[in-house]
Formats: sequence, structure tokens, C-alpha cells
Amino acid sequence: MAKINSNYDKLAAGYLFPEIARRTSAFLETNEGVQVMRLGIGDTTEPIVPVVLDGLRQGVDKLGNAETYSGYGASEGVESLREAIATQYRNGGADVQASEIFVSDGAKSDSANIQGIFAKGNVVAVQDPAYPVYVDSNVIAGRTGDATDSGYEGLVYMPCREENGFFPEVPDGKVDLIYICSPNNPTGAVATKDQLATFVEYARKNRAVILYDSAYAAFITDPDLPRSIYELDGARECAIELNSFSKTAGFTGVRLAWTIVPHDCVAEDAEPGKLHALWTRRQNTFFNGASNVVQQGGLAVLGSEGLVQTGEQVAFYLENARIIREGLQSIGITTYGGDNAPYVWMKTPGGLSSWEFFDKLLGECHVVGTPGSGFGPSGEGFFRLSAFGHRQDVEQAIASIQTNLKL
Ligand code: PGU
Repeated sequence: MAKINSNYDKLAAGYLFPEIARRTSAFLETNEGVQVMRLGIGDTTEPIVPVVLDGLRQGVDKLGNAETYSGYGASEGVESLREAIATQYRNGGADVQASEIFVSDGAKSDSANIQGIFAKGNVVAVQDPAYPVYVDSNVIAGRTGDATDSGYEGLVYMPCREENGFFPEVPDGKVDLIYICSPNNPTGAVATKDQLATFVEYARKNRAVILYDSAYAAFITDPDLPRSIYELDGARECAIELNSFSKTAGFTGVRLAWTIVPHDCVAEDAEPGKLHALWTRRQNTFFNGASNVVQQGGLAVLGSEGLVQTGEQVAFYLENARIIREGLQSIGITTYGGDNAPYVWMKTPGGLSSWEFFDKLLGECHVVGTPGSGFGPSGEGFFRLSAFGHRQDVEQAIASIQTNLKL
């Protein structure tokens, strides 16, 4: 008799973003003809820049010629792309080799899969609030107990609140796997070098591993803030970093990302090279590589013209974030983030719960956002607005909030 993985039954509810889409559709069914403005999911909206489109076309054209046709490639990605990514890191002052880069089809799948090379008994610490994939993937893997009002049993929540500037203290006890996201989804907070150094030190002392998600690194404009954890001394020994072309190049639908497992990275029972070997084995077995067409597009992103054109698009979304942030502040709402990150994290007015505010914002202003409590217990009382949107839609949404929200 086949049995299911009953850890799935522990998952609190449906995945956050489909749940928001469901509630939005239900609202539209009873409010026919209403135009809803979506600042919910962090999904890019602007067309892919010309030089990257050319790259993608080159990828297609290569397939139409016997000389340049390619089939299955290395699951780690094409060498030229791995080199180009490594060069980007080195230009930013981070020591990364091409052989440490694993190209993939998404930071979502990598961030869910990476826990699979670690023992089930590992204690997991997450920033609270956090991108839901980190928690859910560990629930499914059986590293937690049941869900309670304050989160899953057995998981170490590291609260990120106003009091600590939305960056946590290192855990009191010993934990083994630590998820850190910077710029943070959902709070928009960016970790400073000093803040990250406390975690690098903790991880090295405890032979813990930091899983560092830097999917929004391109949104950092302040030169003093680190874009990669490898800008810190000692991080190569204790950190795995994930990043993505999704938000930088408009590849949310195209799909391309990468994970870095340094040769020096160690764990309690893993000497240098072991974690790299395990992730190689995992990818070789479970994954046949990212699309060759798409990898050609990724190469174009990292060319000199690609960096300029995608940089302009990132600046466009950052301007959206400024419009959202300042628009909310003008009506007395407290906001965080949204300057080196594409998310604005706002305090719900009048002490409303996150989901109460979701309904109010949708009902009164016809704007969809993301309830903070969907990212973890410490997200309660907060709300995320995404800066990914057409300028006109963002302006309309903010104008509607300024005019229609009953405070
Ligand atoms: N990492 C972080 C921190 C993210 O916020 C997202 C997307 C990803 C990874 C996914 O990267 P891919 O390379 O595109 O796979 N977060 C969006 C989309 C929601 C989702 O479920 O991925 C968001 O709105 O939070």
C-alpha cells in the first residue's frame, strides 16, 4: 500500500500567492466591472530589454543550425555563463569561482531543494517573516513538528521587527541551517556587513551553514551595503548563496537562476569539497540543466550593454518603490524598506490584522497586496506592497489609497 508524505498535512494552508489570487477572484466575482490594481506578488511587468531579447534570439537561432545545435548540457550550466557570473562577483569584491556556480531554472526550486543535502535532524533557523519556501520545504522534509499559533514546532524563528531594524540577533542556542534573505523579502531590509558578520562568526563557530538568498541584490544602490555574503571574510567556509535573473532581467517567466556552493564550505561532518560534491550529485541526478536558449539570454544580461539596460529597469522599479513609500507616508502610514529593495513593508493602520487590512485595501481601494502574516508570525500587523508594476498602475493604486482608504 502506498502511503503519502504526511508532512504535507502539517502545512498551514495553501501556498500564500495562490491564496491571494483566490481571494481576489472571489472579490471580483461579487464586484463585477471593478478594476483591481495588483501590488501583491513580486512579478516583473516590463518588457525584456532589447540586448537580452537579442541574446534569447541567438539562443533560438543556434538550435536551427546543425553546426551550433545543442541538446542536453551540463546540469551545472554552460561554462561561459558560469564564468560570466563568477566575473560579476569578483568585480564586486567577492571571491567566487565558475566551478562553484550551479546554474538552474529558479531560485525558488533551489531554495526549496538545497535542504535535501542536509540531514533530517538539523535544526533550522529562519528570519521571521521570511519567503515561505524556506519554511515549507523544511516542513515537507520532516524537520518540524506541527503548526501552532506561533509557528511550527521545532523551527527556530528569528524575529525581525521594528525594534531590531528587521534584522535578527544570532540564535541563543545551537542551530545548524540558517536562512537569511537580503535585501529581504518581505521587509525590504538590507543587512549591513556588520550584521552579516555576526552570523558568519556564529556559523563558523558552530559549523552551521547559512543559506543566503540574494535574489534582490541588484536592487542595492548604497555602495556600503553588501550584495553578496562572500564580500565578508570567512563566508566561503559557511555560506551557500542563491540568486536569480528573475527580478533583475524580467526572467520570472523565462526562468534562470544560480546557486553557489564554495569548495571551502563545510558542515559538522563535511570537510571542504563535500557539500559541493553533494550538490553536484544532487543536480546531476535530479536536473538536466537550464534551457540552452535561456542561458544564452543570461549571457546577454551579463554583457556590458546588458548590465546597463537591465540596470535601468531595476532603477525603474526602485522609482516605483519610492512612489509607493512616499505616497503611503503622505497619509501617515509607517513604512519600511523600499529604498534598496523592491518591497515596501507597511504597518497596518489602526492595529488591523494583516488579512483584515488585505480585505479593507481590496474593498475600499481595489488594491491587492500581500498580508505580512503570510510570511510568518512576526509579519502579523504588517503588509507588503510590491514595486513590480507598470508606472501608471502603481500611480493609480497609490492615488486610490490616498483618496479611498478610510483611516
Ligand atoms: N527568492 C526570493 C527571496 C523571492 O522573493 C523569490 C520570488 C524567489 C526566490 C523566486 O525566484 P525565482 O528565481 O523566480 O524562482 N518571490 C516572489 C514570487 C512568489 C513566489 O512564490 O516565488 C514574491 O512575490 O515573493
